[in-house]
Amino acid sequence: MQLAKLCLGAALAAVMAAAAAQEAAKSVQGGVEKNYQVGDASPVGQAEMHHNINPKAPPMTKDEFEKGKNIYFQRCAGCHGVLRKGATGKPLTTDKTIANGTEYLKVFIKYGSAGGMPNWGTSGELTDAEVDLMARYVQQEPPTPPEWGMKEMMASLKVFVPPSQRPAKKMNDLDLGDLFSVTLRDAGEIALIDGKSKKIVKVIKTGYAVHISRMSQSGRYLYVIGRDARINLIDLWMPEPTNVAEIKVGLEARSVETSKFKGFEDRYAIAGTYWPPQFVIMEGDSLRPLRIESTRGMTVGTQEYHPEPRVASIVGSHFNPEFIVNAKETGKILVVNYRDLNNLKITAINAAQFLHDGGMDSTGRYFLVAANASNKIAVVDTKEDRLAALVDVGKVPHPGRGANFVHPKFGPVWATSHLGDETVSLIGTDPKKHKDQAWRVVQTLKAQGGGSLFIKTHPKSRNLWVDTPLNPEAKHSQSIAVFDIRNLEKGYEVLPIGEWAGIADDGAKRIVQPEYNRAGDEVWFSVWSAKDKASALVVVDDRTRKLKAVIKDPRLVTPTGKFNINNTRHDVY
Ligand code: DHE
Repeated sequence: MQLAKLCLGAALAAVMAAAAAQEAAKSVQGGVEKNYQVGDASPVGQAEMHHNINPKAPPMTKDEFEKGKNIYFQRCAGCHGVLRKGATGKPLTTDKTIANGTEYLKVFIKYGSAGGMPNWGTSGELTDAEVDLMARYVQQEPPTPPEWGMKEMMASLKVFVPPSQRPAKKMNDLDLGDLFSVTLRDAGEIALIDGKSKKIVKVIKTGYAVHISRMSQSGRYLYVIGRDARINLIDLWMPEPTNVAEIKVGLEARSVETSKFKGFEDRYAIAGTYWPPQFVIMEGDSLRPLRIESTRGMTVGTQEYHPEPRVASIVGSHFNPEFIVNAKETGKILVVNYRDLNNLKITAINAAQFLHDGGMDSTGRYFLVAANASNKIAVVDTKEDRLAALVDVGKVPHPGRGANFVHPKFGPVWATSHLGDETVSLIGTDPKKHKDQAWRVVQTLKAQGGGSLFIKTHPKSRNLWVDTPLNPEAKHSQSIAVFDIRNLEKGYEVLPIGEWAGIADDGAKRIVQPEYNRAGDEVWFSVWSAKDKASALVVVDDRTRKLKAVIKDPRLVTPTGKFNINNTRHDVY
């Protein structure tokens, strides 16, 4: 490799010397041609050039490359991935970006796109020179992303209102238990909506491509995490809900959670990152980072080393002072005991690869999590800290937090739908009174089609709702299937939620993530269209299954996840 670099360096030097001579000749004829060819002398005189292995990439100085790298990891990695392989944002690998070329990329970066790409130039976030720099940066081979440790986290920590200056009791008359935190994905905001009035109480700025909200056990603090790994701590007791602290815990993330065990309520928060592959335990009321642990390690089964096990879902145990941290690529479930952070006890449970999302069973003792690319559900006994079962289900299970109900024949079950097929798997969850049904699929239902992301019910409901937002057929992605729990054999009914939203434009109107209100008599659906199209929230009466309300507001940009404060706090689903 070293020899190759030397040859390349020598070749580059020769080309630059020839170009410099040519330049000199040209400048004698006056009117130096400003558009540099690859390998020309640095655009800023003697600055040192960045050496990129792909000669087709446009020239950059070392300083420019460093600046581009910082902007990329601060602003772009959350959506495009730290290695530019793509996530919610498109892949930015050089086979694509060099083919697009600088001018095309500049337009894209400056004006953004309906698909969720922010308009970095016209919004003033980036200057024209920075837009040009980023257009050339993404045509270079991606560097190994930087680690993100205590120094970087502390440098990003902002405590806007110190805990000592916060109210000792709730200072507003909001009905917090029935507030919804709604992800406005491509706006990088959340909307807090009152469950009764359906009015937007406040829109709060968060991280880019904001992802999920989670509640502290006391019901006071709302934690919101963006894909850019920025966490916002929102105090719901202030005169109005206020962003009291924020921190960036890495370059890319999806999950945040807080300590729920008796005596530790609100004490700690935890966040897991896709990059670097690690998790960090923080002070619950200030986000001050306390302990960082890497997830790098050996994969279940082959025991091969994996350099980048991304942290997927995290849940707080009710049975022990523990967090259940799911490492996607190694298939390891790490039970992290936070009783003594200086002598941290971690139980590493072998599960299955590509752990993703999951939720508690109705007792709150068992955590069921999708190992989605393994087509399995792992069941963790959070009381005994051991794997209770690995259950084979349909193709690419994607439960969100899943749905718990009492099956007329098989007793308590937890349900997941699937991205890869139209089935819904019902898993028995009562090893005491329904021993034969425990930890196996007791029934498989057929819903509308594949492309399901979320399934939901409520202890007071007879309905089981199954979305299909990623199904290629609009009639499935713009509607919802609903089963009657008391008569599953009857099959599902389809409700045209997208139509009920009454939006005239040609937006995608994907119906995503049913979420109940506290009373369990309403179900809220997101009608998710691109950033430049109208979106909405549709509220359905759970008993009659009839349209109850449509929430429309220009501020509701790309609404996706909705988190009812009471149900999220108490794991009601
Ligand atoms: Fe999510 C939960 C990861 C794309 C909406 N998503 C989760 C969780 C993970 C995850 C690990 C569980 C968090 C937890 O419980 O701690 N999501 C990812 C991805 O890696 C993926 C596939 C691609 C990406 O680039 O992010 C992805 N997710 C999406 C979307 O495109 C969705 C549909 C819209 C959006 O807002 O981005 C989306 N994810 C959600 C929602 C939840 C979620 C609404 C929480 C569900 C719940 O009820 O708790």
